[in-house]
Amino acid sequence: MTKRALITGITGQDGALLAEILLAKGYEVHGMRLYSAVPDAGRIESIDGLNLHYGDMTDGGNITRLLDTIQPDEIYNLAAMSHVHVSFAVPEAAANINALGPLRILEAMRTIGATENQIRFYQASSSEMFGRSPAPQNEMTNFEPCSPYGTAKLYAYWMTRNYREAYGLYAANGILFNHESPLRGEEFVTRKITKAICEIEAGLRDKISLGNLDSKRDWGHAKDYMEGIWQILQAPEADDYVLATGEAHSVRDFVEVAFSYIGTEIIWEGDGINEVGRDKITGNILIDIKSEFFRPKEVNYLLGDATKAREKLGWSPSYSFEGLVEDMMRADRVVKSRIELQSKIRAV
Ligand code: F7E
Repeated sequence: MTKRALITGITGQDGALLAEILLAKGYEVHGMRLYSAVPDAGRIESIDGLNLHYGDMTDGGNITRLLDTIQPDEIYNLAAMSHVHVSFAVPEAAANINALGPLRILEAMRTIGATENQIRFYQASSSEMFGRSPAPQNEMTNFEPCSPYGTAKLYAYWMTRNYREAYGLYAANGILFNHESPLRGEEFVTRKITKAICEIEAGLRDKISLGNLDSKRDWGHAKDYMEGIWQILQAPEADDYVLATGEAHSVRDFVEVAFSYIGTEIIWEGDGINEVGRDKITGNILIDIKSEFFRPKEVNYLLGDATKAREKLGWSPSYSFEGLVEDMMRADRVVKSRIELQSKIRAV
């Protein structure tokens, strides 16, 4: 029988990639999208066969009606206020969407009478919940979130466990470390860097302004992680899993590897806010530091240990760090070539 999945946050990087994976597996895919007066990032427009519904994580009645109408076998809750830095500016909204939003889905599952295993619920938990807990972090590590985003996600993590234990619902957490792709939003550091480098190469800008260069993240490819979250919901028993590569790199490393893709070597000079990154050959400043990109409180070092997912689900990532950077650079260079072509056509 055809399985039916509901993806909240379908217009985001993860939603779009998961939708493609599930369609390829033969699922009937439903997506919940937020109404917006401005066009979204256009990630799902080219995907055929999606069933789209307007919905809002802050509207419990809407969520209950959607579940009742769609009657999904699997729910992937990927909708979130996902920017850690911005969550300091809108902490209440972050809590409403990221903490109470998943609770509204869990309550809707109870309201429509979902019994054990009838609907499988996946909650997108985050490595940001570990905050300042020492690396490497796994399912046994203490949570010490350092942001409104991480704190709200932690509430949802515990409610997912609580509904599993209290009501026997199939409710699982994936604690995902940073996962990127060419579809990543341009306000996250990896995509900000790859897009800006391609614009520098095309002569459209001179430099990139960044914040903390020394913060370390365990960056994987979102395609690997979306396959992993599907595997999490196929396990006979609902459980919680870390998905990570087990390798951490600094923002500085990411900059260097991404620039090396266009044959540019970076030389660093100065300290703190006065540090700059120069092109080794031309001496031009390609990176500078701006205080506005520092957070009120930073998570310095996230490095995941995905042993449990490997042993119990057979999951492991296929992309290396270099492979991820290459995939993102290649995609942004194609976009850059398109921009160049368009400006040539305009000039004729
Ligand atoms: O920052 C540093 C910044 O915004 C990564 C989300 O998907 O992963 C993501 O959260 C690091 C931080 O991602 C800039 O301070 C330096 O240390 O790309 P990011 P994030 O905050 O780690 C987790 C797992 C999630 O769950 C989140 O939803 O890079 N950094 N300079 C910068 N970051 C940004 N955005 N911009 C800069 O200019």
